[in-house]
Amino acid sequence: MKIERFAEGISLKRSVEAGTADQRKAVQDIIYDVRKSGNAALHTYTERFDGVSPGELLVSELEMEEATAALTAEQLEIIQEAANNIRMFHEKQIRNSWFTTDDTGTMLGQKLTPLDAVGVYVPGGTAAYPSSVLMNALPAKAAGVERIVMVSPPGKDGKLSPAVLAAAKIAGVKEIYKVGGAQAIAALAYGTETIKKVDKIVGPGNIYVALAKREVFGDVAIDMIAGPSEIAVLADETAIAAEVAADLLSQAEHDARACSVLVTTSTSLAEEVAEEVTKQVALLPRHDIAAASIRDYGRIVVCGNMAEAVEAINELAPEHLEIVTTDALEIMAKIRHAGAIFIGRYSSEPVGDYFAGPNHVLPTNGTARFSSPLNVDDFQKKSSIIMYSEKAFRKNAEKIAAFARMEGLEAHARAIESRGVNESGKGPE
Ligand code: HSO
Ligand code: ZN
Repeated sequence: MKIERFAEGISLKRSVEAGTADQRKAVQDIIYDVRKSGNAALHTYTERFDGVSPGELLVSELEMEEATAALTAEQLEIIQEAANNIRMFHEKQIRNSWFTTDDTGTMLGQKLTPLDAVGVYVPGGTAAYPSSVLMNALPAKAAGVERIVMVSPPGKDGKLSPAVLAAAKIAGVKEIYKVGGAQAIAALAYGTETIKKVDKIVGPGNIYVALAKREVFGDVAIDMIAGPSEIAVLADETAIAAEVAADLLSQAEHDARACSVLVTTSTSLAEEVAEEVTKQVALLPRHDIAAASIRDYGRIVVCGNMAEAVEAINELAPEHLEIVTTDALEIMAKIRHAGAIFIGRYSSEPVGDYFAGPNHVLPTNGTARFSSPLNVDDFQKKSSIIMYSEKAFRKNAEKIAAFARMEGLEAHARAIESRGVNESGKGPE
């Protein structure tokens, strides 16, 4: 890994996958086809892209049972315990509707309603993570969403990953379809004979899924367009190089475009971590991916002091930040931009990926400057409540009508005055 000195304007920002014109066109065609031909299009594209005929799209009870049976009792317990932690954490996020009244008898408020139906996309292949099933479905459950639909592309055997199905079962997801790619996004957004449309689509996917989510946005809501994983470690001389290197590699193994950065005040730590990364990466089963990620996006930045290091991190706005320093809590207070902050040696990033409870769906690509982790609010919407009393109405009618006339909107003014307020603004007593 290259070691560089801190410089003004350091940035992790890489171009978000915009997709090529050809890819966009392909996605638009798929969406058009699914809208026109429904299930038939889903079958055609599944055969073409996944190389299997999915048969029945809906995952059966029997398939769910087989999946659970394919996992050991210990594996199921681990998923269950993680689910419990994630559920408890997200239940803390639940907000209530609120109403206020004043002495005129007016009531104002905010009413919260869960979305009716949410679609969770789960990628196929080695990116079919049961942990992501929990992270996407459990906040929706906590928010009170009644219908949670999961879609995922079938493997060559025509089946979904048993661990993914087991996680879905533990999360209480019952409606699961064997369909992936842009065609699955189209089905969720517009509905087919079998798959009823949803209100919001969440979950990561490849470039076609990302483009399809962008394409259907507006007709349905989407969570975010997630980029490759990122980790920044902010460490001083008290950090242990082998541990820091292992944590950097934990994200590098996700994707050749994942980004791992060490920001440190210690030159000797920088050198040791660089050595450790080289040593450890060679021993990883996903060596090719991790090595490419470290080569292209790995960085070690040495800062003159902690204030500079904090500045570098805020500039990066990383998805994950580990703080491994003395006074880590004080430093945490100074961090303004990071998706999730892991404090101290024992908060290795995978603790959060799987088990602690906070969500692992986090803003990437510098979007932590303005976005938050996936959370219960993403699955609820708000309605404003206005119940004006007669007293408040009479007190304010004249001002409201005058405001309407400032905008040249006479019908607005007259709507107010129709309740017995004449043009001079004086209502009958
Ligand atoms: N670190 C990934 C999530 C994940 N890790 C799933 C393992 N499985 C993005 O936050
Ligand atoms: Zn991870």
